[in-house]
Amino acid sequence: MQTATVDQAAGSRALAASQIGAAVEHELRAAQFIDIHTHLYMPSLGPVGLWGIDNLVTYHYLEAELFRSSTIQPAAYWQLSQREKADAIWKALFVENAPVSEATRGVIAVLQAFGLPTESEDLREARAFFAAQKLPAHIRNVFKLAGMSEAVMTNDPLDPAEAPEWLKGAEPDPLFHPVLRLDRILNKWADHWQILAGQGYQVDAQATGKSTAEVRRFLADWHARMKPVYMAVSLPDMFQFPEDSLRGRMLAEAVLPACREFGIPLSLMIGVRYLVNPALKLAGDAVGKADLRAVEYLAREYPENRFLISVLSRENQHELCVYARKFANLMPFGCWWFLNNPSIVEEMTRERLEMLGTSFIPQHSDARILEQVIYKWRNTRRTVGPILANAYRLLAEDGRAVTRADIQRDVARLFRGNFEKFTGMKKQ
Ligand code: HDL
Ligand code: ZN
Repeated sequence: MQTATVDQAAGSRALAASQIGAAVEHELRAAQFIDIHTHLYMPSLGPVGLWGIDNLVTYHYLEAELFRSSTIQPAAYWQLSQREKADAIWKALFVENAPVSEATRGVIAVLQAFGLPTESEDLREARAFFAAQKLPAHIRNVFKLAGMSEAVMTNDPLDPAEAPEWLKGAEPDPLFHPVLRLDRILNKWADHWQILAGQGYQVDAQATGKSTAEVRRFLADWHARMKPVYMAVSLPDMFQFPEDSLRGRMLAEAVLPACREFGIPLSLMIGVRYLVNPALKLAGDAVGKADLRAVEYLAREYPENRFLISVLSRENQHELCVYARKFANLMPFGCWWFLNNPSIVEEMTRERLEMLGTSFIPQHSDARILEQVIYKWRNTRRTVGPILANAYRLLAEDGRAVTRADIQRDVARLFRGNFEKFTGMKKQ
């Protein structure tokens, strides 16, 4: 028999309840995921991309944990070199204490993946290993270890380090998809409108007159340059829409029409309380429960727009599932930031499966450092596998045979197809 025929026969055979767990594990491991939100960068954008052990160990999640397990104060920490910071974190969180938090254990998983020692007193051997890596080959190896085919980036047209690389004409990269990030326009207009004015866009501090039309022209110019798969913004827990505010007008008059014109979704990541502890810098943000009636209004009043939605508060998750049942132009995605812990990923994924079937996007890595995708996707497969298997076992118990082909199709939809169709990367 042809291999394909054997596969088809095997794929279409009903699985015994005892086979379902292993089948789900296999299909999750075999599938190549799209990582739909990261802070990774294609190498053609120059040195903005972070990778290697010192960046891994000084991840802002670990900096927050350092100050709870060391006497060092933030002001003194920020004076250190990056190596000294990494040494301080390694000593406090990995040597003097067991690295049992999600973020610390993740570094251990990365070291293990490269066959590096995980119990050293220092980072000498790891530093030598990463220093010997050549980035393009290292990226391909890391993506292979993570079981992902592509990473979706976060690209900021007003970032002084990144924007010049785009203006020079950064070469597109099939492993990376651009995203047009809007935080500096929508949340920090006062600090950035003069940059647009300096580039010839007729905007002013209060965004009066032609300002929103000119922002729309700015978005069109960067859409042509970046070819983003979606536009994105992070929003505070107090976000309201509609709102008679500069952000409200920018969204209604520039961003939403631009997304419709270009046929791409808008990603709203809602629920951040920015810099509750400014001394911690990037690690200083916290979480707040949002009023999701803003999402309800957007989905209902802008039916031609599509919205990728991730909310930061655990308390908002169930109502987001309910809204997703009401509006097919909402796509819940990921277990974002403080939610990306197995105890909460399990709860969120179960309620999403129970209420949305396979019509949502379970996870993104939010990786800031390249090698983090190795542990973030290992943890997702480890947590989501048993949940999917349980759903199939219940289905079999209630009278519908489950096949390997079912599982393969559903895993592909959850971790690739929903995103490809929602963004138009793949036609419906
Ligand atoms: O705004 C965002 O995209 C967030 O993901 C922030 O980057 C946050 O600091 C983060 O890294 N979360 O994982
Ligand atoms: Zn992010």
